[in-house]
Amino acid sequence: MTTEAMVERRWSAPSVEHDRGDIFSTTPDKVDIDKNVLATFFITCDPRVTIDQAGVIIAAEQSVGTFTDVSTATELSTKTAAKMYSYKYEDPSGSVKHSGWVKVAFPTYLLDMDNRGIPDLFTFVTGNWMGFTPIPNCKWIDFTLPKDVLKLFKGPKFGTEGLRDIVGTKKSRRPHVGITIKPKMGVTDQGAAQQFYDAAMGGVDTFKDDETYHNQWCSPLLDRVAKVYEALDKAKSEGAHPEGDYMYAPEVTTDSERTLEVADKMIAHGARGLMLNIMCSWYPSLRALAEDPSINVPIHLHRASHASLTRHPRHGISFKVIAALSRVAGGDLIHVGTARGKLGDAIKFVEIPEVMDAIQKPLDHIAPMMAVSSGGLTPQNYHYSLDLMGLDITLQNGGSVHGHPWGTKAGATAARQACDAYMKKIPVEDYAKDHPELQAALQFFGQKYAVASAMTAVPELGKKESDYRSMFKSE
Ligand code: CAP
Ligand code: MG
Repeated sequence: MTTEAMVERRWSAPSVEHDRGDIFSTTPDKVDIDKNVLATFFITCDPRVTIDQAGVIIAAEQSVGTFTDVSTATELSTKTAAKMYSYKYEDPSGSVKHSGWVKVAFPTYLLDMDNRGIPDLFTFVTGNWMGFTPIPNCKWIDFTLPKDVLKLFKGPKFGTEGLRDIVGTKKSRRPHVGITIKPKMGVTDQGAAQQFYDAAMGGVDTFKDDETYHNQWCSPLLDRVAKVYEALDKAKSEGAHPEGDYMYAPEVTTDSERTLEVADKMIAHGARGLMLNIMCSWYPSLRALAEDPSINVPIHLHRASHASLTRHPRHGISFKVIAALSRVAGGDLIHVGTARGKLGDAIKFVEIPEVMDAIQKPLDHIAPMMAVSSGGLTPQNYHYSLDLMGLDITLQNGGSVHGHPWGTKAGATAARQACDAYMKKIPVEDYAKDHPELQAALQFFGQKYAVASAMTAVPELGKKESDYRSMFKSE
């Protein structure tokens, strides 16, 4: 006889026990999408637990439930219960029931996003359950915010169109060419200004610090901002970039309480952009910047360290979720990966189109973001990323421009020439025949990060996306 059976409860209260499917699950037709935040998870449970049971536990634990009924439960608590409303086994035959996708609806009156913003959403949606013993692997892969919640956010101040306004590509719709300081360390502020002057004279559109480069002894941040903009304005006065203005985004990532103060100082020193590492600063810092009237420049979001959270196909948080929330929180540009380059896994052929959709699809009053493709990009492999992502991207270069055999200016020219080749639908090898800088770049970098290989997670040509869909976990 169990102890519980031996001890009669001397109270009656509505049940909140986390395996009560009658309370914590429902059917899709009963979910009011205007009154719920909808979240999708990919879970792998202990084989003794089926995903529908796990889905009920997630909904319970993340709303009002716990492992036992409690005498303190109220009618209101059961009314605010989150509910699992759909599940699908990974194994199409359905014989394996402990891994697959579950969808949970979180009633908006359960949440407190108008006071706590995105941290509130994370606390509810990812919460404690991702450490739940019977669910060893779990990944938050998608979500939908109802209009009432979206209204709480302003989104990007600039986004794709604002960036095109600045750079002067509203008419041409060509991709932007961006440059990063290299190497990441040991470059003085004057050295950074010189790199960017050369790149500007070569035709580059946008500039940014490298993610580890902030206020080091050899390159004081505010001096660097002033010197770089002096160099860019000099290039402009010498006829470079006639189509539009320049944006250099110095690194503003710092402790959250100092972010706005540092940003204001950088703008006072001439900064016409800011770079924030969303993974290290997180959403409260981004929103503070994006929603502050004094911050009237685009915010470029880097994502260094994202792979620690996003890379495992069965556990963590998908980068699609991170990017989609960065859009509502007000980021103007965000790194999304490359079709061919030095980073990422073959799963990117499924993930990147999903991320692009999340940051550029119509979304009420929330402007689309500019995507940044970066990491081992060379003029030889641009077209793979442009084919996969479209033209509203910035091709962000480091090594391939500063590593050009003729130096930074020629590297920048080769980068622009490769873009022109793409816009004119001329194979880059053909276009290079009468564009010497491009020719030199193609000969120098050859097929580095441009061919199918294990080293670069580039898939065998001829494999269809559906092949990867079945290989990789996308619902
Ligand atoms: C690229 C880069 C970027 C990464 C970020 C680097 O340099 O500057 O930070 O691309 O990765 O430091 O590696 P190269 P992601 O052009 O020289 O490779 O865009 O995936 O977030
Ligand atoms: Mg970098």
